Amino acid sequence: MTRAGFVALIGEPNAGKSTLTNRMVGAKVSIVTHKVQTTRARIRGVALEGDAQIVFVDTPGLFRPRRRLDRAMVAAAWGGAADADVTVLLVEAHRGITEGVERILEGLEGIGKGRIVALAINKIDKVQSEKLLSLTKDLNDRYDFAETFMISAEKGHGTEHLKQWLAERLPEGPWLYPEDQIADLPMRMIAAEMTREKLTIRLHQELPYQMTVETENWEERKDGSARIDQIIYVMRDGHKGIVLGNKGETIKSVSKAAREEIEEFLGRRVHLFLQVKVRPNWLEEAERYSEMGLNFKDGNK
Ligand SMILES: Nc1nc2c(ncn2[C@@H]2O[C@H](COP(=O)(O)OP(=O)(O)OP(=O)(O)O)[C@@H](O)[C@H]2O)c(=O)[nH]1
Ligand SMILES: [Mg+2]
Repeated sequence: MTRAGFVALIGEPNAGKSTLTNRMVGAKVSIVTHKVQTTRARIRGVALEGDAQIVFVDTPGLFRPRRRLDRAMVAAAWGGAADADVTVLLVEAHRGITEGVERILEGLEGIGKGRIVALAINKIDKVQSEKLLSLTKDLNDRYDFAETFMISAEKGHGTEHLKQWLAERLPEGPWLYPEDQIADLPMRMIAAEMTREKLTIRLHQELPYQMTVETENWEERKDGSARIDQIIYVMRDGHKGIVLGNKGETIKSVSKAAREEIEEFLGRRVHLFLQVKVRPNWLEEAERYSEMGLNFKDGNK
C-alpha cells in the first residue's frame, strides 16, 4: 500500500525551510538566500521515500507583519500548516527560543490539537552538541511535539531520518503526483523566482523587499530553446538605476546567473530578457499577488 500526504515546514524567516525542502526533494525547487523573508508563497516540492510520496510545503517565514504583502505571506504560511497532514517547526540551533519562536508556539496552539507537529532544530553544524539538549528540553516544555530532530538542512545531517519518520506518518493512499514530478508551481513562476533570488543576493538593504519579478511571456522556439521575458517591478526611479547598475552591469550579471539556473532546471537553452519597470504602488495591486501565488485579500488588515 502506498502512502501520500502533505508536510508543511514552518518557522521564522531564515530558519532553513527552503534549504530543507530542496534537500528532501533532491533538486532546487525553492529559492534560498542569506536574507530573511525570501520565500513569499507556498512552494510544493515532491519527494519519494520508499512507498510514500511526501509533498513538502515550503512556506514564507512567520514574523510580525507590517505591510499588506507581509500579512499575505504570513497567512499563506499558517494556511500551509492548517492544510497539512504533518507540520514541522524549524528552529535555528544557534538562535534558540527567540521572541519570534515564542509567538509561533502560541500560534501552533491555535491551529488545533490532535495535529502531528514535529520539531526540527536546524543548523546544528553551527553549535556545540551540549547546547542542543537543553534547547530540546526547553522547546518540548513549551509545546507537545510528536518528535524532535536535530538536523543540518545544508549539510544533510539527520535529514534522511526525518524523511523516513515523516513518510511513516502519512495516510495510506495513492500518490498525489506523477512519479517524476518534483514541483507543483507553474514553470513561469519558478523562472521568476530564480531571477528574484539572484536579485535578492545582489541588492542591499530594503530593495529586495520592494521589488517583485514576473514572467510576462514564454515562447517555445523551434530549435528547442525558450525565450522568456520577465519584468522586475520596483517602487522608485532610484531603484531602477540600482537594479540596472553602472552601465547595466548589475542586471547583466543577474540575467546571466538566472538564465543559467533556468537552463539547468529545464535542461535546455533559454534566452532571458529582463525589463525593469517603476510601479510605485505594486504592493497594493491584486494582480501582483496572484502572480506570486498569494491571496490579495489575505493582506487586508
Ligand atoms: N550553517 C547552516 N546554514 C543553513 C542551514 N540551513 C540553511 N542555512 C542557511 O540559512 C539561510 C536561509 O536559508 P533558507 O532556506 O532560505 O531559509 P528559509 O527558512 O526558507 O527563509 P525564508 O524564506 O526567508 O523564510 C541560507 O543562507 C542557508 O544557506 C544549515 O543547516 N546550516
Ligand atoms: Mg524560504
